[in-house]
Amino acid sequence: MECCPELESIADFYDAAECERIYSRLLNEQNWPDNRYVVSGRQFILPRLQTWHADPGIRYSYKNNLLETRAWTPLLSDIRAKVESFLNYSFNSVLVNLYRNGADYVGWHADNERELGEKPFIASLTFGAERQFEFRHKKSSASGRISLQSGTLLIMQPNFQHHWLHSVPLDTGVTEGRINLTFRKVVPVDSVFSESF
Ligand SMILES: [Mn+2]
Repeated sequence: MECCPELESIADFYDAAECERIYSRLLNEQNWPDNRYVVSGRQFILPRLQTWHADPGIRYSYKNNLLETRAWTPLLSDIRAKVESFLNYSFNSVLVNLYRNGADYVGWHADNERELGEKPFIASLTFGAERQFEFRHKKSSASGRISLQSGTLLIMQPNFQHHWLHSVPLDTGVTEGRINLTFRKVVPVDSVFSESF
């Protein structure tokens, strides 16, 4: 399988020592919420833990308002600054995912919530255990996979969400945790909603 042109992965964006320090701080300082959510009166269990952080005034429904919006921590701010300076792009939010081991996963989806605008540019950083990132084209049979190692920055170009689905599948051989930060730019909700209704 080969990479698609709308993805770019940059290894060693953080070196091994930095990755270890960042992973352990995130693991211990994120105050991870419970992963059991109630939607329309029914409970479901998310197969990973998540937190959501955004600039003041940024709201994001993220599939039925599952997540409270938190402020940026000093560590997340530092990481954002490094990513922004490298990409020469500004993000106003980050979704933090903890895959506690290979039993945690995310199924096929695109990061295409309305609040992200038509063609979202997303930067994704991996710390901790190596996991597979799989993608498959929405219309053709094309598919592929990238192995994401600790310290890798994965850039999803704006068209990626439009053309492809992605997932991080179960991987029962993985016993360690992986923390993934996906930086996003959320369009203010009011302007989005006034467009669509
Ligand atoms: Mn995603």
